[in-house]
Amino acid sequence: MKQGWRWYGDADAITLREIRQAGVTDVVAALYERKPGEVWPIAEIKARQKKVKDAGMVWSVVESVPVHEDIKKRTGNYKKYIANYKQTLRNLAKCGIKTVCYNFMPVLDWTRSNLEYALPDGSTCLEYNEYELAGFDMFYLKRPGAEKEYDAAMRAKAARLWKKLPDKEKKRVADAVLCGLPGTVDDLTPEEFLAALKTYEGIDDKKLRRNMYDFLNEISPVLEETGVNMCIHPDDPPHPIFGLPRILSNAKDIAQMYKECPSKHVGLTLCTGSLGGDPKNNAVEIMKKFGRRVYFCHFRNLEYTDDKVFHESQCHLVGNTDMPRLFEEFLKEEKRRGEKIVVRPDHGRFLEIDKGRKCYCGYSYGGRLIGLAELRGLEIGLKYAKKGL
Ligand code: DNO
Repeated sequence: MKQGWRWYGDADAITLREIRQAGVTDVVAALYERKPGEVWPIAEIKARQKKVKDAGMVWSVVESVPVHEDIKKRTGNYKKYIANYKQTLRNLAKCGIKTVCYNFMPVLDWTRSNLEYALPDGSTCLEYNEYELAGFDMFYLKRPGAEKEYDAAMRAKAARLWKKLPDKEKKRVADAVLCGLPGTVDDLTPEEFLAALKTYEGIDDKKLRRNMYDFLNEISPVLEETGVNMCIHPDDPPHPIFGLPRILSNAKDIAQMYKECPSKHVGLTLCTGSLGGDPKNNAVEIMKKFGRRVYFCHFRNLEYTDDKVFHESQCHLVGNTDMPRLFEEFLKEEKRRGEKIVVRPDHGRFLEIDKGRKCYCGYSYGGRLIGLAELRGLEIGLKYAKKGL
């Protein structure tokens, strides 16, 4: 693997020097100042690239070039935004950056209910509790029609839980959903969120899929011309939320995207944590089956405390993804391709070592440092044990 690390630019509490000292060769970054739909100017790409280069690494993966909501809905200025997206891809390619991660989740990017779930050792990590989400949806946001989307058991449990949840905790869930996480483009008020959801009325699963495939097929000639690989990030969590469709959640969705979008440059970010949010997903099988078009990986693990509640693992190698088996498949694919793939240790616990620093949620130094070291150890161990890899 090529050791990757997500860097949020100058606003990031973690410095490039620290990243380099973690053993990283490949930085994963974006032009965060640019809003969805804007063209990324070559001069700005080059300036960021130079910073990374001066620190002894290479900016090789973009995460993300965000897809404007108009493109997802095919409304408003979507044609202009697609043209701009193509231009950004051309500009990135001119600078030699050819791996682009993005997602096609409507309104929200990834979603969690608790950004500071306490583990027994006093460290914290991110948690997703579907009951809290449903409680927030039905009783705080009061989204019209929300009850219809939950089954009786979920409704009852969410109602019980919400009733006894202290106001402070209710706010914690609301903040986590509306403004908690890096990657999310704008912080939203409940009213703004409801209004954004409303703009998706009439866009069902089928329509959103069509819009995504059309977008990808429209940019495919640019991918062919420049060699840029587009790597979609799986939905996180991998199922519809707040009445919004989610269309890249499992093996079936990946198969359909590959079929509808024949360019080999339309590929996947293999994110084990996102896929792991559905216990039925099997990341090893997904790598085996779809690995030829995997161009970037996020590796981490989850632990479940209930079938609808999970948090991030203590160890990147242990949890509901069989990381050693997955890594074996990953190494086979690298060997087949004759090329290394960038992996970033995705998220990490917040440890004592980072106390006092304003790290982005999930993107602490210590937690990811351990994650990367674990992955490195796994790679060396597997290569040692299986000489062929
Ligand atoms: C979360 C991230 C996501 C990801 C985007 C890609 O930690 O993996 O925010 O960057 O979904 O567009």
